[in-house]
Amino acid sequence: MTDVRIVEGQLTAKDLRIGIVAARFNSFIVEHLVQGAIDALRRHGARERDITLVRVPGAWEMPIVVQRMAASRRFDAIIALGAVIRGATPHFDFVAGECAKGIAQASMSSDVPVTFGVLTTDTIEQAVERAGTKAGNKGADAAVSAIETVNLLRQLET
Ligand code: INI
Repeated sequence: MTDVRIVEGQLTAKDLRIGIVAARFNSFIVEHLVQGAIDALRRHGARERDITLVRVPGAWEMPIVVQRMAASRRFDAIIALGAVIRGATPHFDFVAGECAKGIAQASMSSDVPVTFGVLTTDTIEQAVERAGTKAGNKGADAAVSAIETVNLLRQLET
């Protein structure tokens, strides 16, 4: 193992320009993801003025907005935050599926890392658990993943 060249991203957000896209739908959950993400970015060295928060109506609208932001080249990474809850959503599979697929496409076609902090749960209780209670805060996790991935991609260029 000692001769293996290990490439990994550091967890420093200093000078990173980060976009956050947050759904208004299920805002009582999503706001906790937003706060978790901003808190994690700040604790890893990001400046508040380098963080841009963009609000969209719901998970369905995320891909087009993420794509536009990525194409602007103004962001080193984008964090997508939302909550799609099956119990309350007959069309759960369409909304969650298209959101995930569209965000992945936007990331791949723009070459800008976009992390997925969109909760897809069966119940409101499961969403609450992932928004800052017993299962942590998936907004914070998505923020840390964004930081790591930007720095990893930079490492791969060297
Ligand atoms: N949007 C969400 O982000 N989460 C949901 O659970 C949800 N439900 O339940 O339908 C939801 N719907 C709205 C959708 O994302 C669009 O905003 C709407 O259909 C208008 O295009």
